[in-house]
Formats: sequence, C-alpha cells, structure tokens
Amino acid sequence: MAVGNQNNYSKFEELSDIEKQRLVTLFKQLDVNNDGKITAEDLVVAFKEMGIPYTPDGCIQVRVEKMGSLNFNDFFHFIQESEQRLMDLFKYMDENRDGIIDADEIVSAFAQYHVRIEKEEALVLLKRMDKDDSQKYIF
Ligand SMILES: [Ca+2]
Ligand SMILES: [Ca+2]
Repeated sequence: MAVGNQNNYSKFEELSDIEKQRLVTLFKQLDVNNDGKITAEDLVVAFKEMGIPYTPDGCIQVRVEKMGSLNFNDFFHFIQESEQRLMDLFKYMDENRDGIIDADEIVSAFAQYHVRIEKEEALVLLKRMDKDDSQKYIF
C-alpha cells in the first residue's frame, strides 16, 4: 500500500548506498522473525535485544499499533518523518545554539517536561547517539 508519492520526502532509490544499507539493517533488526513486516511482537523482542526501553508517543510502536504492521515501505516513511521530528527536537534542545547537544542540555530539556533525570542518565542517552565518544551529540 502506497502512502502517496505527493510528499516531499526523498525516495529510497535516491539515497546513498550507506543510507540504504543503514535502513535495511535497521529494518532487519526490528523484523525479528524475518517475515518482512514489523509487528508489535517483533518490537518487544527487538527493543529488548537492543536495550531500548519502550518509548512514548510518536515512536514506531505507536505507528505499528495503528497500522497493525509495517512493511519496508511504511518503515521507510516512518523513519523519514521521525528523523525530521528528531532534528526539530535537537534544534529545540540546543539551548546555546552551537549545533551540539550535551548532557546538561538533555537534563534541562527533560526538566521542561517536568521529568527529572540525572546527568548520568543523560550521558547514557547521549552515548547511544554519539558516534565518536565525545559525550556530545553533534547534529
Ligand atoms: Ca516480523
Ligand atoms: Ca548546545
């Protein structure tokens, strides 16, 4: 089922090979039983294996629950939407506008939602996104 081609997202074929590979790998990681669809059951297992806690609204399980399952095409659209949202979130979190998210900025962003997290927890979150172990996220 096509979600419609009239959106302004790039097409899968237009991505770089690395980007394609990244998405295919992620899809396979999430499609635990390898039947070409991501279901709620897949996600429970996949998140456990990846050490990701079940996450709030707007995340993949919300989409899965709504649609029943995601095939690769659905998944691809979902990723594009969420990356756009994430970029907006990073821009919002980056208080001093230096293009870098540090642990203090994560703590303070959570605090705005009245969620108190310790700096150590922020560092754990950062570590997942951080590619060069700088304890910062450069976006
Ligand atoms: Ca599956
Ligand atoms: Ca910053």
